[in-house]
Amino acid sequence: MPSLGLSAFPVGPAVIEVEVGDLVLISADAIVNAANEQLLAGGGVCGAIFRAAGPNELQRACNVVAPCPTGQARITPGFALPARYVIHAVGPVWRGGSHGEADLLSGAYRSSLDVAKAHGLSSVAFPAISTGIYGYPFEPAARVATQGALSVLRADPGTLRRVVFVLREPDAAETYVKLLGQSLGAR
Ligand code: AR6
Repeated sequence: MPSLGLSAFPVGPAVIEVEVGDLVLISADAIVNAANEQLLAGGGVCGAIFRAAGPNELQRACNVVAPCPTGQARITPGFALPARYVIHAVGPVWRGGSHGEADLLSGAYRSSLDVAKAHGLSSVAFPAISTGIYGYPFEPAARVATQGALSVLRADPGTLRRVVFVLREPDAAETYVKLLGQSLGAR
C-alpha cells in the first residue's frame, strides 16, 4: 500500500510532512523505531521494522549500540529497508503522566533528530512513539512529537530538510495536521 501524502508544513529550510501509511515502506534517510532500552526485536512497529530489515542483521547491529536509556536514541544501518538507517528511539512507558513521561518522550524525538543531524541526514520518518504497547495517550503524545520537531527545526535544522510523521490511521494523521496547523497557522 503506498502511503498517502496528506500535508506539508514548511519550517525554515525544512518541511514537516504527515502521511498515512506503513513506516517500513517509507523512503527516507532514516526511519525511527519505537524501541525498548535493550534494543531487542519486539512487537508493533518495532517488529515490523525488524522483519523488513532482516531480523538477524538488525539485531546484531542493535547489540553493538545497546542499551539505550529511555529518552535517547541510537543509529544502525537499515539493511533491507528502503531507508538507509534506523534510528532506535526509546519512549517512556505511560505510568499516568506524572513520572516525567512528556520530558522523556520529547527527549526521544529530540535525540533522534540530533543523531540524524550528526550523521548528516536530511530526511527522517517517525512513528507515534510510545502510543501503542507503551500506552501513551495519542493526542498528548502527538503534541510532544510535533512540538519537539518544531523546536529542533526552529533552533538548528542542521542538515534536516524533511521530517515525516507516518501514521497508520487517517484519524491519527488528522490529529497531527490539526496540531501543526495550530502551531504554524493555516496552510
Ligand atoms: N507503521 C507506522 N506506525 C505503526 C506501524 C507501522 N508499520 N505499526 C504500528 N504502528 P508500538 P511503543 C504504530 O507499540 O508504544 C515494541 O515491542 C502504532 O499504531 O509499536 O513505543 C518495542 O520493542 C502506534 O501508534 O510502540 C517496545 O518494547 C505506534 O506505531 C515497545 O513495543 C507505536 O506503537 C514500544 O512500544
